[in-house]
Amino acid sequence: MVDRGRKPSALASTPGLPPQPQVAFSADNSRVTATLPTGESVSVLLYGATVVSWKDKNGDEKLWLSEAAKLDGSKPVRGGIPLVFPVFGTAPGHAQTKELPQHGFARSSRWEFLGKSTSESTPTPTTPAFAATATSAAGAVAAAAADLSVKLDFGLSSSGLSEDARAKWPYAFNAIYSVTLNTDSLTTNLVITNDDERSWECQMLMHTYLRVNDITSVSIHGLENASFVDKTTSPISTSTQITSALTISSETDRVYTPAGDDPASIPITVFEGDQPKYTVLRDNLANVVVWNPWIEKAQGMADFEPKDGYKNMLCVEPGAVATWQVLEPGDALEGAQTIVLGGKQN
Ligand code: TA6
Repeated sequence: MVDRGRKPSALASTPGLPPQPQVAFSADNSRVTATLPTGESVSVLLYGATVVSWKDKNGDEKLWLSEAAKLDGSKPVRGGIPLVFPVFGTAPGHAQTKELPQHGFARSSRWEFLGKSTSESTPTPTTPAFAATATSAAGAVAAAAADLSVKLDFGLSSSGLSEDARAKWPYAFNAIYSVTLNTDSLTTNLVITNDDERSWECQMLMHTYLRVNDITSVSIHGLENASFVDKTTSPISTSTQITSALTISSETDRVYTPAGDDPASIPITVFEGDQPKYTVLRDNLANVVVWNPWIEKAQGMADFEPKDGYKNMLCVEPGAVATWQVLEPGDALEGAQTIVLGGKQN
């Protein structure tokens, strides 16, 4: 190709427009990563629309991902935020979902990337808020970025399911999953619609593996006086959380319904020592599953590595799983979580 003289230089970014979020696909098109100008990032596999990484502006990872996690689509990801739909666990007595694998097909289906959008409320260089803060270039980026966020949308419908899944769950549905990265939080939002002429029922849950430094210094607040189903007992039992915070010192696998008239409105805060590390806010997800496999169960999972990784992870899983959500034809079910870094409770 003839190398023309005086080739036009790359288009300069629009003068005055603050740096914008970047969204990029991996070379093999298996994952999409969004990065904010201030350095925060989130990565999502199209397989299961599984968030596999969420980093703060310093590059510190907030999610736990097993070193043996399969990221090639051969099995659900061990870590990050797998999606659970249309069934939580297995439901051998539930006619519509009894044939499905544990936690349903959402986390093991290939989702379609629908696109990205960034926040509109970015303070422009002319707004007083920007001017007041932008006393330096760094201040300008921080001021502009303070409102910046990026949302990634993913879709799955009946036609996107494997033949096996469709044979086992033949209902028409559509799912839109949005992952929104802000400077101090990550929101995941799932909307399920019944596109069938028949009504069906489902459960949904966001199986979040939070990263912690030392599980023995962790306490979970917001579950006081909550009823819970303890799946580690045989037979499974129902109890009430004593008034103090929950600490983890053995295998823990509990389905909580926080106390009060609106269980979904209770913030769940994870402390390490006396410092709040994460606050999980929920929208329309009345239940919170708390899971740590501890030593023996971690040993028994081939894709759980390192084996002492149970010390550095805690699953806090917002969901609608204690009952079945009935969707009539045309109905929609929406649930969301926002994980805020620290103790900030929006
Ligand atoms: O959410 C807790 C739980 O239901 C546990 O009982 C445990 O089975 C965990 O999910 C992991 O399930 P998975 O199918 O990913 O191995």
